[in-house]
Amino acid sequence: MKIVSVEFEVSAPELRACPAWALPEFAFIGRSNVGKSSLINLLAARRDLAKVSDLPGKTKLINFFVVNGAWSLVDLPGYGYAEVGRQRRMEFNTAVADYLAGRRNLRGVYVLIDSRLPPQAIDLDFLQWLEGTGVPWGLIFTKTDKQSDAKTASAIAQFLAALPAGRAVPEVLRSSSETKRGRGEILASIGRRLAEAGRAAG
Ligand SMILES: Nc1nc2c(ncn2[C@@H]2O[C@H](COP(=O)(O)OP(=O)(O)OP(=O)(O)O)[C@@H](O)[C@H]2O)c(=O)[nH]1
Ligand SMILES: [Mg+2]
Repeated sequence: MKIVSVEFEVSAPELRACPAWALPEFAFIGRSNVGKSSLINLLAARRDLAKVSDLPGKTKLINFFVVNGAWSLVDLPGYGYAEVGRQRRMEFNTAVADYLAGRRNLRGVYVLIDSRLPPQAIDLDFLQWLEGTGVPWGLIFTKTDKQSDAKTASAIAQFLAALPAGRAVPEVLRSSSETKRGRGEILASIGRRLAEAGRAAG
C-alpha cells in the first residue's frame, strides 16, 4: 500500500473524546517502551510524527493519524508501567481498555512484543483480555535489529507456544524502526484488513 499523506488529527484522553468520524482504524498497543510510537513513524515514513522516548510512559493519550484521508493509525499509551510517586507498578490504562473494547470503527489491533524477551505474563494476560473484545488482532515482534534472526525466530516460537492451546495461530510480523524492517509487510497487512472490511460492508 502506498502512503500519500499522513496527518496528525487529534489526541484524546478517553473513548468519549475520540473523533466521531467513521474511518477504519488500526491501533498499536503493547508494553511501555516496546516501540509503538517508533513503529507509527516507520509506517508513516516520518521521523517525529509520534513522540518517542527512551523513558517508558511517553505516550499518555490516544493519538489519531489519518492516512491518505481514508483510514487511521492510532498510537496508544503502553501498559505495564506507571509512575506513582517514586514507585513503579503494573497498570493497564482504563482509557485504553475502553477504547479497545468500545471503538466501533476499530478494524485491527497490532500487539507489539519485544523480540528480545521470553514470553511475559503481562502480554499473555493482555492478549487473553483482548480476545474477549472480539477485535481482530495480530502480533508484531519489535526491535529485531538488536539480535540475530535466529534469536528472534526462537523468541517468536516460545511466545506462540505460551499462548493458550487450541487457538488459531495469530498473524505474526517483525519490525525494526532502525533498519525499517517490517514496514511493507505491516502496511500490506493493513491493506488486507481494509479490503476485508470493505467486502464485509459491501
Ligand atoms: N534498536 C531499536 N530501538 C527501538 C526500536 N523501536 C523503538 N526503539 C527505541 O525504544 C524506545 C521506546 O520507543 P517508543 O516508540 O517511544 O516506545 P512506545 O512503545 O511508544 O513507548 P510508550 O509511549 O512509553 O508506551 C526509544 O528509545 C526508541 O528509540 C527498534 O525497532 N529498534
Ligand atoms: Mg509511545
